[in-house]
Amino acid sequence: MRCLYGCFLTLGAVWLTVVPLKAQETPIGPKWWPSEWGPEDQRGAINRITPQKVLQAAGLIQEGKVYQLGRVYENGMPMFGNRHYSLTIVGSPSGVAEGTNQMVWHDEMFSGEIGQIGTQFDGLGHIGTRVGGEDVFYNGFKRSEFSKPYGLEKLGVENVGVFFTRGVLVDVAGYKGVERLEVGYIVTVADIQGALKKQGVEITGGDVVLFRTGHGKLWMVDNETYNSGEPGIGLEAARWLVDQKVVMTGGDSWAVEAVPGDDPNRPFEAHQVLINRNGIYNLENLDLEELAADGVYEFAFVFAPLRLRGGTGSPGNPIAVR
Ligand code: UVW
Repeated sequence: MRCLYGCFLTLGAVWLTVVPLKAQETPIGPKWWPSEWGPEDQRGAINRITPQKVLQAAGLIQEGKVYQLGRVYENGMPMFGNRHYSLTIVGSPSGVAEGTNQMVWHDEMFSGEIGQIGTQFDGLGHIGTRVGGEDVFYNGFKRSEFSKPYGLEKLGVENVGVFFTRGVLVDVAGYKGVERLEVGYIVTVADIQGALKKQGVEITGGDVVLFRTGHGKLWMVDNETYNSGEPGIGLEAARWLVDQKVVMTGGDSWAVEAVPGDDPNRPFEAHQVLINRNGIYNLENLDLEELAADGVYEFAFVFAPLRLRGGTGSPGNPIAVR
């Protein structure tokens, strides 16, 4: 018995030596709150979009060409897990005016995970981490205190505001000279730096950074492969992007991070690093083909998430303008 007790003590001492106490505070490392923008902040990295940043972005508009980065929302589009999308026209026509002008109109009925299907913006209420018995989100907000049946009472997408900032496209597929990167390919910091050098641009604080992997070519062409996994950033790149003080990551795949990622036993950990720990947003299922074809690597990026009170995310049609 004494030996058993002694052995536990020895094992404990070894564990504490190898993994410092702070790193064990949560399943994803040291605790991440309070946020650098204060203990009540609910907006995270969008705080980096200052009036100066908006003017810098506006200065990038030289030709007046607008690129739509959003996908068409439609039946049969790829979706994660059992999420669903349904749009139906209510009767047809949905109504007829009683006047002699006889106007007719159509309305639609929609159901679906409105913030998490198609081109989707991940807000700060989307991703948390179970720490002991509590689910902890950005800035230490606890799910038990803010999640309510009719919407989140903290970190709802209505708090975010508008992205009008400098956008950078990192065309990793172009840099590697491939049509598309394989499912599971992990984009490294060296890849990002290599692509940026080739493109002649740099990432600066407050930017939105969009990754083109070529995976988007599968959208509505081979949805099975599209959904089977994806190339994307891994933890090394996610942490590097945190250090660059970006506002949002995005890409032509459904999670932007590689699936499977660095460790199949720790799925979607880049989501936790970016959104949960650092308040950096993520924008998924983008169409980046036209931007890449035109060699547009730096542009004004504009996106206004829907102000869905208590929502976790938003659909939409982000744009790049140059
Ligand atoms: C999850 O919600 C797990 O992933 P995503 O943000 O890619 O939809």
